Amino acid sequence: MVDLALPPLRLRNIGADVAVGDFVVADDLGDRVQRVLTRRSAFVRRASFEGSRATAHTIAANVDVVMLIHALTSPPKQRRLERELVLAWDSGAVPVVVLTKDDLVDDAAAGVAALRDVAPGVDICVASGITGTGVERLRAYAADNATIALLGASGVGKSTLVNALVGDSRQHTAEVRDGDQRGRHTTTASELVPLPAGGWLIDTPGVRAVSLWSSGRGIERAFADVFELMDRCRFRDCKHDDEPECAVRNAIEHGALDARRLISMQRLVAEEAALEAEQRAKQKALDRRGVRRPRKET
Ligand SMILES: Nc1nc2c(ncn2[C@@H]2O[C@H](COP(=O)(O)OP(=O)(O)O)[C@@H](O)[C@H]2O)c(=O)[nH]1
Ligand SMILES: [Mg+2]
Ligand SMILES: [Zn+2]
Repeated sequence: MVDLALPPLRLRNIGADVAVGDFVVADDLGDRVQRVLTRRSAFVRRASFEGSRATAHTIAANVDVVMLIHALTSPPKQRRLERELVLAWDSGAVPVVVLTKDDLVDDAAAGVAALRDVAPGVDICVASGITGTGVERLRAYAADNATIALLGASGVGKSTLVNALVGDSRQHTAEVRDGDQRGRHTTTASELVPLPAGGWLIDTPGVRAVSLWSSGRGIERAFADVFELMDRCRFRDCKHDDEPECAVRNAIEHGALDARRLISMQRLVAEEAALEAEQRAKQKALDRRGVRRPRKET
Protein backbone atom coordinates (compact mmCIF):
# COMPACT_ATOMS: atom_id res chain seq x y z
CA MET A 1 0.00 0.00 0.00
CA VAL A 2 1.40 3.36 -0.95
CA ASP A 3 0.66 6.31 1.31
CA LEU A 4 -0.61 9.03 -0.99
CA ALA A 5 0.44 11.72 1.48
CA LEU A 6 4.05 10.77 0.89
CA PRO A 7 5.94 12.03 -2.13
CA PRO A 8 5.25 9.70 -5.03
CA LEU A 9 7.34 6.61 -5.14
CA ARG A 10 9.53 6.41 -8.18
CA LEU A 11 9.49 3.01 -9.75
CA ARG A 12 11.72 1.79 -12.46
CA ASN A 13 9.74 0.40 -15.27
CA ILE A 14 11.55 -2.27 -17.16
CA GLY A 15 9.82 -3.74 -20.13
CA ALA A 16 6.28 -3.32 -18.82
CA ASP A 17 3.72 -1.35 -20.81
CA VAL A 18 2.70 1.12 -18.14
CA ALA A 19 0.58 4.19 -18.73
CA VAL A 20 -0.65 6.99 -16.52
CA GLY A 21 -3.58 5.68 -14.49
CA ASP A 22 -2.24 2.16 -14.22
CA PHE A 23 -2.16 0.33 -10.92
CA VAL A 24 1.09 -1.48 -10.48
CA VAL A 25 2.61 -3.84 -7.99
CA ALA A 26 6.16 -2.97 -7.00
CA ASP A 27 8.75 -5.61 -6.27
CA ASP A 28 9.93 -6.29 -2.71
CA LEU A 29 12.56 -3.59 -2.84
CA GLY A 30 9.91 -1.18 -4.00
CA ASP A 31 11.81 0.10 -6.96
CA ARG A 32 10.59 -1.84 -9.92
CA VAL A 33 7.26 -2.49 -11.52
CA GLN A 34 6.58 -6.16 -11.09
CA ARG A 35 3.08 -6.33 -12.38
CA VAL A 36 0.56 -4.05 -14.05
CA LEU A 37 -2.95 -4.81 -12.81
CA THR A 38 -5.68 -5.52 -15.32
CA ARG A 39 -7.05 -2.27 -16.71
CA ARG A 40 -10.71 -1.47 -16.50
CA SER A 41 -10.31 0.81 -19.48
CA ALA A 42 -7.51 2.05 -21.68
CA PHE A 43 -7.30 4.80 -24.23
CA VAL A 44 -5.01 3.32 -26.86
CA ARG A 45 -3.96 4.73 -30.17
CA ARG A 46 -1.50 3.50 -32.71
CA ALA A 47 1.95 4.84 -31.84
CA SER A 48 3.00 7.64 -34.15
CA PHE A 49 6.77 7.43 -33.91
CA GLU A 50 8.89 6.26 -36.79
CA GLY A 51 8.98 2.52 -37.31
CA SER A 52 5.97 2.02 -35.07
CA ARG A 53 4.08 -0.23 -37.42
CA ALA A 54 1.48 -2.08 -35.43
CA THR A 55 2.63 -0.73 -32.08
CA ALA A 56 0.16 0.44 -29.48
CA HIS A 57 0.52 3.57 -27.40
CA THR A 58 -1.61 3.67 -24.28
CA ILE A 59 -2.36 7.30 -23.52
CA ALA A 60 -4.17 6.66 -20.24
CA ALA A 61 -5.48 3.68 -18.30
CA ASN A 62 -8.35 3.10 -15.89
CA VAL A 63 -10.21 6.15 -17.08
CA ASP A 64 -13.95 6.55 -16.45
CA VAL A 65 -14.58 9.65 -18.52
CA VAL A 66 -12.65 10.88 -21.55
CA MET A 67 -13.07 14.57 -22.21
CA LEU A 68 -12.40 15.31 -25.84
CA ILE A 69 -11.28 18.91 -25.85
CA HIS A 70 -11.72 21.20 -28.83
CA ALA A 71 -11.38 24.99 -28.87
CA LEU A 72 -14.32 27.10 -30.05
CA THR A 73 -11.80 29.53 -31.53
CA SER A 74 -10.77 27.07 -34.27
CA PRO A 75 -12.92 25.78 -37.11
CA PRO A 76 -14.83 22.69 -35.94
CA LYS A 77 -12.91 19.49 -36.60
CA GLN A 78 -15.62 16.96 -37.29
CA ARG A 79 -13.37 14.27 -38.73
CA ARG A 80 -10.95 14.44 -35.83
CA LEU A 81 -13.76 14.25 -33.31
CA GLU A 82 -15.19 11.19 -35.03
CA ARG A 83 -11.87 9.40 -34.63
CA GLU A 84 -11.49 10.49 -31.05
CA LEU A 85 -14.96 9.17 -30.31
CA VAL A 86 -14.14 5.79 -31.82
CA LEU A 87 -11.04 5.53 -29.61
CA ALA A 88 -12.97 6.76 -26.59
CA TRP A 89 -15.76 4.20 -27.00
CA ASP A 90 -13.19 1.49 -27.66
CA SER A 91 -11.38 2.48 -24.45
CA GLY A 92 -14.32 1.55 -22.27
CA ALA A 93 -14.63 5.06 -20.83
CA VAL A 94 -17.54 7.43 -21.43
CA PRO A 95 -16.73 10.27 -23.83
CA VAL A 96 -17.74 13.88 -23.26
CA VAL A 97 -17.02 16.64 -25.75
CA VAL A 98 -15.75 19.88 -24.23
CA LEU A 99 -15.59 23.06 -26.27
CA THR A 100 -13.21 25.51 -24.60
CA LYS A 101 -12.43 29.22 -24.91
CA ASP A 102 -16.08 30.16 -24.69
CA ASP A 103 -15.00 33.62 -23.53
CA LEU A 104 -13.32 34.29 -26.87
CA VAL A 105 -16.29 33.64 -29.16
CA ASP A 106 -19.65 35.31 -29.68
CA ASP A 107 -21.59 32.29 -30.78
CA ALA A 108 -20.70 29.15 -28.85
CA ALA A 109 -23.99 27.60 -29.95
CA ALA A 110 -22.76 27.54 -33.54
CA GLY A 111 -19.70 25.61 -32.40
CA VAL A 112 -21.88 23.09 -30.61
CA ALA A 113 -24.19 22.76 -33.61
CA ALA A 114 -21.25 22.06 -35.90
CA LEU A 115 -20.28 19.01 -33.84
CA ARG A 116 -23.68 17.85 -32.61
CA ASP A 117 -24.31 15.50 -35.53
CA VAL A 118 -20.92 13.79 -35.32
CA ALA A 119 -21.32 13.00 -31.62
CA PRO A 120 -24.62 11.13 -31.35
CA GLY A 121 -25.60 10.43 -27.77
CA VAL A 122 -22.59 12.28 -26.38
CA ASP A 123 -22.79 15.24 -24.01
CA ILE A 124 -21.27 18.42 -25.45
CA CYS A 125 -20.22 21.01 -22.87
CA VAL A 126 -19.11 24.57 -23.42
CA ALA A 127 -16.47 25.87 -21.04
CA SER A 128 -13.80 28.42 -20.37
CA GLY A 129 -10.84 27.60 -18.22
CA ILE A 130 -10.19 31.31 -17.88
CA THR A 131 -13.59 32.61 -16.77
CA GLY A 132 -14.77 29.37 -15.22
CA THR A 133 -17.89 29.06 -17.39
CA GLY A 134 -19.11 25.48 -17.52
CA VAL A 135 -16.44 24.20 -15.16
CA GLU A 136 -18.93 23.16 -12.48
CA ARG A 137 -20.78 20.99 -14.96
CA LEU A 138 -17.51 19.29 -15.93
CA ARG A 139 -16.56 18.78 -12.32
CA ALA A 140 -19.75 16.79 -11.84
CA TYR A 141 -18.25 14.08 -14.03
CA ALA A 142 -15.72 13.41 -11.26
CA ALA A 143 -18.44 12.42 -8.80
CA ASP A 144 -17.85 9.06 -7.12
CA ASN A 145 -14.10 9.51 -7.39
CA ALA A 146 -14.08 9.05 -11.12
CA THR A 147 -10.95 9.43 -13.19
CA ILE A 148 -11.21 11.90 -16.06
CA ALA A 149 -8.71 12.10 -18.90
CA LEU A 150 -8.44 15.25 -20.99
CA LEU A 151 -7.52 14.66 -24.58
CA GLY A 152 -7.01 17.02 -27.45
CA ALA A 153 -4.58 18.80 -29.69
CA SER A 154 -1.94 21.08 -28.24
CA GLY A 155 -3.17 24.53 -27.29
CA VAL A 156 -6.88 23.76 -26.99
CA GLY A 157 -6.80 24.54 -23.26
CA LYS A 158 -6.43 21.18 -21.49
CA SER A 159 -3.99 22.38 -18.82
CA THR A 160 -5.96 25.56 -18.29
CA LEU A 161 -9.06 23.46 -17.74
CA VAL A 162 -7.23 21.18 -15.31
CA ASN A 163 -6.26 24.26 -13.30
CA ALA A 164 -9.84 25.52 -13.33
CA LEU A 165 -11.19 22.13 -12.26
CA VAL A 166 -8.65 21.81 -9.47
CA GLY A 167 -9.11 25.46 -8.51
CA ASP A 168 -5.41 26.11 -8.51
CA SER A 169 -2.70 26.79 -11.05
CA ARG A 170 -0.72 23.62 -10.75
CA GLN A 171 -0.58 22.71 -14.42
CA HIS A 172 1.76 24.74 -16.55
CA THR A 173 -0.03 26.26 -19.46
CA ALA A 174 1.34 27.48 -22.73
CA GLU A 175 1.46 31.10 -21.68
CA VAL A 176 4.46 32.96 -23.04
CA ARG A 177 6.18 34.97 -20.32
CA ASP A 178 6.24 38.73 -20.66
CA GLY A 179 9.48 40.20 -21.86
CA ASP A 180 11.73 37.33 -22.66
CA GLN A 181 9.32 35.22 -24.71
CA ARG A 182 10.85 32.20 -23.05
CA GLY A 183 9.56 29.66 -20.65
CA ARG A 184 6.79 28.27 -22.76
CA HIS A 185 5.47 25.59 -20.52
CA THR A 186 3.67 22.79 -22.13
CA THR A 187 2.63 19.40 -20.97
CA THR A 188 5.17 16.86 -22.13
CA ALA A 189 4.01 13.79 -20.22
CA SER A 190 0.63 12.68 -18.96
CA GLU A 191 0.02 13.69 -15.38
CA LEU A 192 -2.37 12.43 -12.77
CA VAL A 193 -3.82 15.27 -10.71
CA PRO A 194 -6.06 14.73 -7.67
CA LEU A 195 -9.28 16.75 -7.47
CA PRO A 196 -9.94 18.39 -4.10
CA ALA A 197 -13.39 16.80 -3.77
CA GLY A 198 -12.26 13.36 -4.91
CA GLY A 199 -11.55 11.92 -8.29
CA TRP A 200 -8.59 12.32 -10.57
CA LEU A 201 -7.69 14.22 -13.69
CA ILE A 202 -5.25 13.10 -16.32
CA ASP A 203 -3.75 15.93 -18.34
CA THR A 204 -2.20 14.56 -21.51
CA PRO A 205 0.26 16.12 -23.91
CA GLY A 206 -1.33 17.28 -27.13
CA VAL A 207 -1.96 14.41 -29.45
CA ARG A 208 -1.56 15.36 -33.07
CA ALA A 209 -2.64 12.21 -34.85
CA VAL A 210 -5.42 9.98 -33.67
CA SER A 211 -4.90 6.64 -35.34
CA LEU A 212 -7.03 3.68 -34.50
CA TRP A 213 -5.56 0.80 -32.62
CA SER A 214 -8.02 -1.59 -31.12
CA SER A 215 -11.06 -2.84 -32.88
CA GLY A 216 -13.90 -3.10 -30.50
CA ARG A 217 -17.33 -1.67 -30.94
CA GLY A 218 -16.01 1.87 -31.07
CA ILE A 219 -17.00 2.52 -34.67
CA GLU A 220 -20.49 1.18 -34.06
CA ARG A 221 -20.92 3.41 -31.03
CA ALA A 222 -19.42 6.51 -32.62
CA PHE A 223 -21.49 6.05 -35.77
CA ALA A 224 -24.63 4.77 -34.07
CA ASP A 225 -26.77 6.95 -36.36
CA VAL A 226 -25.27 5.44 -39.52
CA PHE A 227 -25.47 1.89 -38.17
CA GLU A 228 -29.10 2.39 -37.31
CA LEU A 229 -29.79 3.38 -40.91
CA MET A 230 -27.72 0.47 -42.24
CA ASP A 231 -29.97 -1.91 -40.35
CA ARG A 232 -32.84 -0.66 -42.45
CA CYS A 233 -31.23 -1.22 -45.85
CA ARG A 234 -33.01 -3.84 -47.89
CA PHE A 235 -29.87 -5.92 -48.49
CA ARG A 236 -27.78 -7.13 -45.59
CA ASP A 237 -24.60 -6.67 -47.63
CA CYS A 238 -25.66 -3.25 -48.94
CA LYS A 239 -22.66 -1.09 -49.88
CA HIS A 240 -24.83 2.04 -49.75
CA ASP A 241 -23.81 2.74 -53.31
CA ASP A 242 -26.66 2.34 -55.74
CA GLU A 243 -28.57 -0.55 -54.24
CA PRO A 244 -32.34 -0.22 -54.21
CA GLU A 245 -34.02 0.66 -50.94
CA CYS A 246 -30.80 1.73 -49.29
CA ALA A 247 -31.78 3.54 -46.10
CA VAL A 248 -28.39 5.26 -45.87
CA ARG A 249 -28.53 6.74 -49.39
CA ASN A 250 -32.11 7.67 -48.76
CA ALA A 251 -31.16 9.59 -45.61
CA ILE A 252 -28.35 11.36 -47.46
CA GLU A 253 -30.69 12.36 -50.28
CA HIS A 254 -33.19 13.75 -47.81
CA GLY A 255 -30.53 15.69 -45.90
CA ALA A 256 -30.91 13.57 -42.78
CA LEU A 257 -27.35 12.30 -42.99
CA ASP A 258 -24.22 14.14 -44.10
CA ALA A 259 -22.57 12.11 -46.88
CA ARG A 260 -19.19 12.89 -45.34
CA ARG A 261 -20.19 10.89 -42.32
CA LEU A 262 -20.75 7.75 -44.38
CA ILE A 263 -17.36 8.25 -46.04
CA SER A 264 -15.67 8.72 -42.64
CA MET A 265 -17.27 5.61 -41.27
CA GLN A 266 -16.24 3.54 -44.29
CA ARG A 267 -12.70 4.90 -44.10
CA LEU A 268 -12.43 3.98 -40.41
CA VAL A 269 -13.80 0.50 -41.03
CA ALA A 270 -11.17 0.01 -43.76
CA GLU A 271 -8.44 1.37 -41.49
CA GLU A 272 -9.47 -1.03 -38.78
CA ALA A 273 -9.46 -3.97 -41.17
CA ALA A 274 -5.98 -3.06 -42.42
CA LEU A 275 -4.80 -2.69 -38.84
CA GLU A 276 -6.11 -6.10 -37.86
CA ALA A 277 -4.31 -7.65 -40.82
CA GLU A 278 -1.11 -5.88 -39.78
CA GLN A 279 -1.47 -6.98 -36.18
CA ARG A 280 -2.01 -10.56 -37.28
CA ALA A 281 1.05 -10.42 -39.53
CA LYS A 282 3.16 -9.01 -36.72
CA GLN A 283 1.99 -11.69 -34.30
CA LYS A 284 2.74 -14.38 -36.86
CA ALA A 285 6.27 -13.04 -37.31
CA LEU A 286 6.75 -13.03 -33.53
CA ASP A 287 5.38 -16.56 -33.24
CA ARG A 288 7.83 -17.71 -35.88
CA ARG A 289 10.69 -16.23 -33.94
CA GLY A 290 9.49 -18.12 -30.90
CA VAL A 291 8.41 -15.04 -28.97
CA ARG A 292 5.49 -15.94 -26.81
CA ARG A 293 2.38 -13.83 -26.70
CA PRO A 294 2.14 -11.67 -23.59
CA ARG A 295 0.09 -13.57 -21.06
CA LYS A 296 -3.26 -11.92 -20.46
CA GLU A 297 -4.31 -11.49 -16.87
CA THR A 298 -7.61 -12.94 -15.93
N1 LIG B 1 -9.32 33.10 -23.29
C1 LIG B 1 -9.10 31.82 -23.05
N2 LIG B 1 -7.86 31.34 -23.22
C2 LIG B 1 -7.63 30.03 -22.95
C3 LIG B 1 -8.67 29.17 -22.50
N3 LIG B 1 -8.15 27.96 -22.32
C4 LIG B 1 -6.84 28.05 -22.65
N4 LIG B 1 -6.52 29.30 -23.03
C5 LIG B 1 -5.20 29.78 -23.47
O1 LIG B 1 -4.75 28.96 -24.55
C6 LIG B 1 -3.36 28.67 -24.44
C7 LIG B 1 -3.13 27.16 -24.40
O2 LIG B 1 -3.72 26.64 -23.22
P1 LIG B 1 -3.20 25.30 -22.54
O3 LIG B 1 -4.11 25.05 -21.37
O4 LIG B 1 -1.75 25.33 -22.24
O5 LIG B 1 -3.47 24.24 -23.68
P2 LIG B 1 -3.09 22.69 -23.74
O6 LIG B 1 -1.94 22.59 -24.68
O7 LIG B 1 -4.29 22.03 -24.31
O8 LIG B 1 -2.79 22.22 -22.37
C8 LIG B 1 -2.89 29.41 -23.20
O9 LIG B 1 -2.37 30.64 -23.60
C9 LIG B 1 -4.16 29.59 -22.38
O10 LIG B 1 -4.10 30.71 -21.54
C10 LIG B 1 -9.99 29.74 -22.32
O11 LIG B 1 -10.97 29.05 -21.95
N5 LIG B 1 -10.14 31.06 -22.61
MG1 LIG C 1 -1.03 21.21 -21.59
ZN1 LIG D 1 -27.55 0.73 -47.80
